[in-house]
Amino acid sequence: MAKHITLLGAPIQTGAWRRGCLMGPDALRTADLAATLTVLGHDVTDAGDVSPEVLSVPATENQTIRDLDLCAGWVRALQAAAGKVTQDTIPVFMGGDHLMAAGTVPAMAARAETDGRPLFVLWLDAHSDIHDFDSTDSGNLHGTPVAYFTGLSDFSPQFPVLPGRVDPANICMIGLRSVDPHEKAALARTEIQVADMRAIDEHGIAAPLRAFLDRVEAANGHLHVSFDVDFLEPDIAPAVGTTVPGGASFREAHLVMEWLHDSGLVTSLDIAELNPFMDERGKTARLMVDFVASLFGKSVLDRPTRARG
Ligand code: Z70
Ligand code: MN
Ligand code: MN
Ligand code: MN
Repeated sequence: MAKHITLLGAPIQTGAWRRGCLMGPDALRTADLAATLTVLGHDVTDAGDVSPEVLSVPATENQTIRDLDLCAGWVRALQAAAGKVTQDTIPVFMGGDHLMAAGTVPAMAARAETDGRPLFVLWLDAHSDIHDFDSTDSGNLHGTPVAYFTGLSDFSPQFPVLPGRVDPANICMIGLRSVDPHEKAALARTEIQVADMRAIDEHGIAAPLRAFLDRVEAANGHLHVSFDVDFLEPDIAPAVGTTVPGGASFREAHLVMEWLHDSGLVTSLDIAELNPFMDERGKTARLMVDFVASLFGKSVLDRPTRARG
């Protein structure tokens, strides 16, 4: 079924330690993301890149935090830009480091609320990104968006008041394999569903995904997918700041994308942490385009879908 897809660039890199994510949107464009989705029959618009607001926010107690003003300016600008996306459009937010989700996800939660529906978030990542201003040891704010958009920690007054909040019970994280002690404790206190790599090895990647998609469908929810490139095994996706071995395979990730397509539930997508400076002849950017194509209907054989109208 043809969709209206809007590509929106979020070239933020100040949330990460290593520079280069600002080239993410252009690498995805160079790898022909728009044309690939058009060939699949969709109506695709590239709305260009968002620019950060110029802000000066109060310092946090934790002095290790990197580039707080610029990070806050990005969060505000991305919330404003994503907040303009209409209900009939599936936005593909092209990052940018994962702090982008502090902008995109609250806006998608607000959009779902306007539609009278809850927002669910599928978080595909090696990391849980559930630090806050106090707990982060690295000072890299790409490790914090989940604590922000759930309201689990207070990010005021540096980050905006949330336009929409995500219930932790509506989040499923798949692929975790690098979780700091504070994050482990925070996850244990929430209803976030977590399938770490051990769970995937024990039960396969399809089991937690099926259970989650069934819940989204039963609740008539919107579904936002936040895909951090480091979800993947670094051998197939080297274009990330920090490689974490033992990630999702080519086949596991394709299956996730195909199931997401067949569910008909996905209403928005982040592509996060693509660092083209670390890539090998564009292979990670091209792989990500292939995954997005699978999410939007590329398949080997036709199968009946569970898509709703
Ligand atoms: C660690 C921190 C992180 C990447 C997220 C890692 C955070 N928990 N790193 N994504 N690539 O620094 O807070
Ligand atoms: Mn992440
Ligand atoms: Mn990560
Ligand atoms: Mn810590």
